[in-house]
Amino acid sequence: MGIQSTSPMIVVANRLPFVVAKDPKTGNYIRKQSAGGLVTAVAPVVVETEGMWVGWSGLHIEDDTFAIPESSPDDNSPTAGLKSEQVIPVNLPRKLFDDYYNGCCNACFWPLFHSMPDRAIFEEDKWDAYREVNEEFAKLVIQAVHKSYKKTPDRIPLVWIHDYHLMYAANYIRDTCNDEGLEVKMAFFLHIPFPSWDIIRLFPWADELLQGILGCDSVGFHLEDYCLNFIDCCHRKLGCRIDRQRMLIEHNKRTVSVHTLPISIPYERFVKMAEEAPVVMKASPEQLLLAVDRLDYTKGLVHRFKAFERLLEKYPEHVEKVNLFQVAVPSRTDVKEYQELKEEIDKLIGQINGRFSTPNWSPIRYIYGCITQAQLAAFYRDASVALVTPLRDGMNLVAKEFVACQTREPGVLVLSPFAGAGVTMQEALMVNPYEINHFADVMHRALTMPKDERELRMKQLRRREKERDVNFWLRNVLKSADCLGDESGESKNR
Ligand code: ADQ
Repeated sequence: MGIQSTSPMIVVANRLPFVVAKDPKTGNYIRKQSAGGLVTAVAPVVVETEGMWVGWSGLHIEDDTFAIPESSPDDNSPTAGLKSEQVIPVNLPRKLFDDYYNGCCNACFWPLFHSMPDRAIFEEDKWDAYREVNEEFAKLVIQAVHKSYKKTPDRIPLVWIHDYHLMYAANYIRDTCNDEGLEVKMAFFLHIPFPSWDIIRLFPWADELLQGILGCDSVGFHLEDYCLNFIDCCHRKLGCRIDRQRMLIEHNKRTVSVHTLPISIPYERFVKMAEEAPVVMKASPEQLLLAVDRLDYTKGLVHRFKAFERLLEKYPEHVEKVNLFQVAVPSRTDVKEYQELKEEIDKLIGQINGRFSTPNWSPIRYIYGCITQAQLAAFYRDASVALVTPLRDGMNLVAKEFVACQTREPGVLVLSPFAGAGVTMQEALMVNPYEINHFADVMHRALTMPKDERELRMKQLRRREKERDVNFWLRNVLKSADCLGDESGESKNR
C-alpha cells in the first residue's frame, strides 16, 4: 500500500514532472522523463488521489491546439499513470518568462536565499514579472480546484506549492477560492535555504514576499534553522505574533504552522541501481574522489579544485594515484554569471592538469553534461571518496545518493556543514570549503582512512538514510498539512 493522502493533491511547481518535446520523427509532442527523486515520490500520490500537477512544460507555445500528450504504452516511469487531463501546463510569453525566471528567480532569489546578496540583482520590473507569473499559475490552480471538486466533490483538495519560483501565488488562490466558496488546504515547501532576517530585509519587497508565503496554512523547510529564520522574519518585518516553540505564526487572523521537513531520496531505488549497474570506469590502482553537481556558484567547485591542487602540493604521494572526477550538469546556461563560472572552471582545470599531469596520468577528469542514472549509480558505488562541499545548499541529495549506492567497498563522504545534509549526516568528514588548507588535509584523511572506520561511518549513514527516505519525508509533509490518510487503505475526509 502506497502513501495515502486524504486530499486530492494539486502540485504546483515551476516545472511539470516531465518535459514535453517534439518527436523529431513524427512531429508529435511526446513526454520525456525526468528522473528526479521528488517526481518519483510525489507523482504516485497525485495519480492515486486523482490529483493534478500545474507547471511550465518547458516550451513556449504559440499554437492554441497544443495539448499535453498521453503517456506512451511502454512508459514505466512514475508519471506514466498521470493522464493528460491531470497535467496542467502553464504557457507564458518568452519575455515574461525570462523576466520571471532568469531576472527574478535566478538573478535575485537564488543568490539572496543562499546568503550571497552581492550577487543578487533587485529590479522592480523583474519583481513585477514574478508577481504576474505567479498569478498566471494561481489562475490555473483555481481551474484545477474546480476540476477536482467536479471529480471528487466530498474531498477538500490540497494545493501544494513548491519552491522559490512560486512564493507569491498563495494569496491569489486563497482569496479567489474564498470568493467562489471553494474550500482548499494549502501548503508550501521551500527547496533552498531560508536565510536570516538580515538578508531577507535587503529585498525591497520583502513584506509582500513574506505575506505571499503566509497565504498557505502550512509551510515547510528542510531545517529547523530555516524555519526559525522564517518565523523571525515574519515577526520582525511584519510584526506577526509568533510562537517559536510550537512554530506558529499569526497573520491576518489566521494561524500558519511551520515545519521542519528534511527531504530525502528514494533510497531503495538507488541501492537497486547500484547493485545492478555495470562498472563504468575501467579498473586502475587509482583512488577516485567524486563530485557531482549542477554547475552553480553555490556548489563550491572552484574552492574544491583549489583544495585538490593543495592536496597534490602538500601530499605528493597522491600524484599518479588519485583522480578527482567532477561531473557537472549544465545549468542556467543562458545566464552570464553561469557562463563565466564555466569559463573559470575550464581554466582552473586546465591549469591544474597542466601543472601536475604525467605522461600516463591527469589529476582531474571532468564531464560537463548529463549522465544516465545507471552511470551515476556506478560512479557513486565505485568512488573512494565523495566530495559534497557546497558553499551553501538547502539540503543536497548527492550526499544521500552516494551513501545509498555504497553497496561494495565502503567509501568516505566529505561534507560541507553549509549543506542542509550536514546537519544530520554527522558521520561524514566535515569540512569548511573556504578553508583550503584544511580541506586538503581532510581529503588526505579520507583517502587514507582505515577500512574499519570507513565501514563504521558508512553503516551509520546508510542506516539513517534508509529509515528516512523520500517516502518518510512525504508522509511527514502530508501529516503537517493534515492530510495523511490511514495506510491500511481507508481514506477519510470531512
Ligand atoms: P539542486 O540544487 O539541484 O536541488 P541537489 O539536491 O544536489 O541539488 O540535487 C541534484 C540532483 O541532480 C541529484 O538528484 C542528482 O542525482 C542529479 N544529478 C546531478 N548530476 C547529474 C548528472 N550529471 N546527470 C544526471 N543527474 C544528475 C535543490 C536544492 C537542494 C535540495 C534539492 C531538493 O538546491 O539543496 O536538496 O533541491 O530539495
